[in-house]
Amino acid sequence: MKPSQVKRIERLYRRRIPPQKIATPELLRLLSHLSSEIRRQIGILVGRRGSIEIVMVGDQKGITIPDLSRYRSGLLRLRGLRLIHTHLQGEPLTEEDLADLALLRLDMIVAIGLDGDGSPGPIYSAHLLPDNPEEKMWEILPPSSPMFLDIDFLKWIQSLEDEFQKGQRSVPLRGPQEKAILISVSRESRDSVERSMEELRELAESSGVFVVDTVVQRPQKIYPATLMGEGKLRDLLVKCMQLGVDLIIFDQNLTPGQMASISDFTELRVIDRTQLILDIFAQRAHTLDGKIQVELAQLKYLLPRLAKKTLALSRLTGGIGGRGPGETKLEIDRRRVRDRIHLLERELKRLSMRREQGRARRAKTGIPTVSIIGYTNAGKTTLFNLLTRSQFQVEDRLFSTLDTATRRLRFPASSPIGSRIREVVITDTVGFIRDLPEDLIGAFRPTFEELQESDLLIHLIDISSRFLEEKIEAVERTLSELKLSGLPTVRVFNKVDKLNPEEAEAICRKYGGVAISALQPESLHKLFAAIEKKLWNGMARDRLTNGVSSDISL
Ligand SMILES: Nc1nc2c(ncn2[C@@H]2O[C@H](COP(=O)(O)OP(=O)(O)OP(=O)(O)O)[C@@H](O)[C@H]2O)c(=O)[nH]1
Ligand SMILES: [Mg+2]
Repeated sequence: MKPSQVKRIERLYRRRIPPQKIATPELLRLLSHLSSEIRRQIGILVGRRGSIEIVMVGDQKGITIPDLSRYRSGLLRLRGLRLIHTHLQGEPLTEEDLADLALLRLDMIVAIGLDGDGSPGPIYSAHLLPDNPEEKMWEILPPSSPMFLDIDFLKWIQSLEDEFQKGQRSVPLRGPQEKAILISVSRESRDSVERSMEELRELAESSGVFVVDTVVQRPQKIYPATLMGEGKLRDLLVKCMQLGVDLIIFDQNLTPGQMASISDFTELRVIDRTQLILDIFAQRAHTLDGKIQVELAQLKYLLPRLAKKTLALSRLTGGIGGRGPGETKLEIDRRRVRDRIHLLERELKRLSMRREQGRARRAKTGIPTVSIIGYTNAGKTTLFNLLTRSQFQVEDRLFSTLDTATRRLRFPASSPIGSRIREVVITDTVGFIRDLPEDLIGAFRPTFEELQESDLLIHLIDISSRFLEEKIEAVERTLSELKLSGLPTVRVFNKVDKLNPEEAEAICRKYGGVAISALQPESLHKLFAAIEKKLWNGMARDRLTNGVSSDISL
């Protein structure tokens, strides 16, 4: 470019467009001539008041738009900037143009097609559309539509914004809920994706999120940086704007890099399954132990992400994903996070020592411990309450229990030698879930380790669950990861009241176990019988072997 051309381009900054106009014919001519002289695209970004904010010179095919974050006008609003640029071959709007329109949330995009002698030919334009029944994302206006230069731009853009807001408000919320769109990008089978999404929805609802929409993608290839390609991200962003959602929740666990890229690209808040679970835990932890464990898990999750400190992270600090005991601390730097982790670990150790003493005391009394474990929402707390006449919170949501509770239970024994009252200590535990986040397992390890001292595990299973087998497997896998699979265990199928007796019986036979309903006390006799058999038959043998001679084989 010659210096004189550069000067003429720079002089564009001094121009103003009357606020009611999209552009003036004179400006369109000027852009066209300059552009055809230098054989490159020229673009201007125009503010609502008609000022030219940024002038860009591209190449023959396109223009790179600089970072516009300082022009942000609220996450779900239009940016307040329109792009007017030239197309050297007179070509219509391209896919990239439309991607820019959406990803940058431009007020409007205009392309001036040059004709042979460098004067403005057809004018192409498009704008985003508010929520609409046809689910269209944008409107492409007819080329050179006569309304183009005549409409009152200010009035028009105001009414477009109003329409957007109307659409965003059309999803009613109960109280201070957050709205979110759930996304899965995966190459797994349709069936397993669906199952996983159903659980993600339950998790989201459990954490108090209102799920506005779900998006499932099973692409040919997974993009390593952002999981989905630019086109799909663009569609997603438009959907978010139309529905007034600034939070997206991925069913897949994202790497720190992916999370940062997606969030930078879309300017949306992005969280993944692990974070969602951590958030639920943060909301529910009540005891000191629980709070420390959750904060520890959050900090461990955060640590590798601190290196990628971008917008993504500062956006993490409010609302979902940034809630809980660690909330105020999420912005401290890595060193301080590490210090805090050490401190919390020490604190946990101290608490666990104290519990150890309690356990030792109990062990001395010789009362056996029975722990109820199982997938979240299986009915563990309901059963615990029934057995121990307690009143712990029971809810139809995932992870309602986070703190273990322990109570003595007088056991209605009916031994062959005559009726004797026996006692056991019963423990209610935090539920398991498929792919339990590693940081969470790590943080809750002391709690789980206590289970090692159980004399018996009751593996409680919701017999009415559609995904029974997967849930059994998930629990048993976690047990083995926690080195708990060696313990005596009984499978107990709960919620049998929801099935007909034949079905229930078939399941019990197939998987081996007894069926009960924690809502029907009279159904528990089978459970008692199973506990008796496992506990006292076994214990009697132990005592004999230990007490008499270790080499007696029975
Ligand atoms: N129909 C039926 N519902 C049950 C039964 N047992 C529990 N529920 C219901 O299942 C839901 C979950 O019960 P909880 O006892 O909170 O389950 P949990 O296993 O402790 O769940 P987390 O603590 O979240 O892991 C509640 O809505 C209970 O009312 C049962 O035997 N039959
Ligand atoms: Mg519970």
